[in-house]
Amino acid sequence: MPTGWDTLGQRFDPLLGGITGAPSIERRLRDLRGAFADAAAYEAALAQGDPLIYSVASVEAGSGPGDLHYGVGTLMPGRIGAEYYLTKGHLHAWRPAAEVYIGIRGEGALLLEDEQTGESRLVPLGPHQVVYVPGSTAHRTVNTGDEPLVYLGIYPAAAGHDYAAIAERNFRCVVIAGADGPVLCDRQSFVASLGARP
Ligand code: S6P
Ligand code: ZN
Repeated sequence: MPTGWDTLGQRFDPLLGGITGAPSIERRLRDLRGAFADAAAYEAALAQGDPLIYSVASVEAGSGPGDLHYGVGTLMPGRIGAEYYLTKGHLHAWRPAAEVYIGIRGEGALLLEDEQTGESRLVPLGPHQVVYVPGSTAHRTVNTGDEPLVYLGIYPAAAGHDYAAIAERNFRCVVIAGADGPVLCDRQSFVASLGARP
């Protein structure tokens, strides 16, 4: 009998996220130190409290070479300075592992960055949208709307998570709220513009 035979069908909540009976991790604001570009805005927000930023419920039914894992993420709406609430972001420890994201509720996007070239893309993620994350591509989810962003991610069981590279150098780009919606900006230029603010 294959592993995971008792978890072939799972029920998830399309409004609040979560998968019935599946373990879930939570990331609060304090867990995201260093992720946001505006350090002063981050410290000011943390002084006000430590809100839940996102949670991920995961099903890891099998761990053989052909197996898949999946998770339902719920990313809350909000901003730190001009930057939207975001996930830590990672590369897969096994670099060739790709992933498919399916938007379920809310309005958001995936920030993708090619590990070799640094080329970055912002790809919309919401209901009726599917995003393919190629291997060797750092990925971070952002909530650009005003309700929770709920999404499903499906990836090889062997993918693993490498957070170290992102923790060390972060993404090259930031996603900020512009007058007409989300804007992808170069991180260094954005941080420089903060230094110049009155
Ligand atoms: C796993 C997949 C997602 C993320 C989730 C949280 O490969 O990409 O389930 O784990 O979006 O993001 P992060 O960067 O904290 O793992
Ligand atoms: Zn991933």
